Amino acid sequence: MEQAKLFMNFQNGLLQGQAVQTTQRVLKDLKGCFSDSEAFEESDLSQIVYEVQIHARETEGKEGGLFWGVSCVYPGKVGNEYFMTKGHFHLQRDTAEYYFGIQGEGVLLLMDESGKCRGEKVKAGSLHYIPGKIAHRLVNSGNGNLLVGACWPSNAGHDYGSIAQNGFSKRVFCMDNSPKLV
Ligand code: S6P
Ligand code: ZN
Repeated sequence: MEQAKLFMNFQNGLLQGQAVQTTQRVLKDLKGCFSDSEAFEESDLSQIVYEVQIHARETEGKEGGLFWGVSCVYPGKVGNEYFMTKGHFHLQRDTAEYYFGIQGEGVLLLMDESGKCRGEKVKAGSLHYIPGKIAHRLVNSGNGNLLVGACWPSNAGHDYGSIAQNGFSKRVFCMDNSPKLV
């Protein structure tokens, strides 16, 4: 019998094994995402906002395969707005995705193509089904790291352009020390 070749530590979200790739997004990569552009320009644009580990066993675009990933959004704010991911629709619009909370506290913003947006609270053990045609963005509304696992079809792809153009119609701000969806 062979040993397992891929491991996920469900305490700290670390993926280990072949074909695990890690990408980082720094604040500069999120230009235009935050509402307070003055606070943005005054921030350290080289700081890491989030990291994504992906078990990329398939080539992006391949039909019938899956990707598995873990995103870690660090705690922080630009003005009163919490750190978040860029967010995207899938390029193949009608492909779905699962997210699950591993650690920390956050909000999953979900927006349809008409711009109707809602937020689901994310915490350790929460499971989120994101149907096709729904844009998704993670917001870290806690004081520690927000770790979220995900599984999605390898032909889904990412459409960041629509979000760069129109954004999400709701944002999560820190008001009186707690997260508010505005
Ligand atoms: C991929 C999945 C996640 C995100 C990650 C980073 O479909 O939704 O792995 O890629 O959370 O977010 P973004 O918006 O920068 O790709
Ligand atoms: Zn996705």
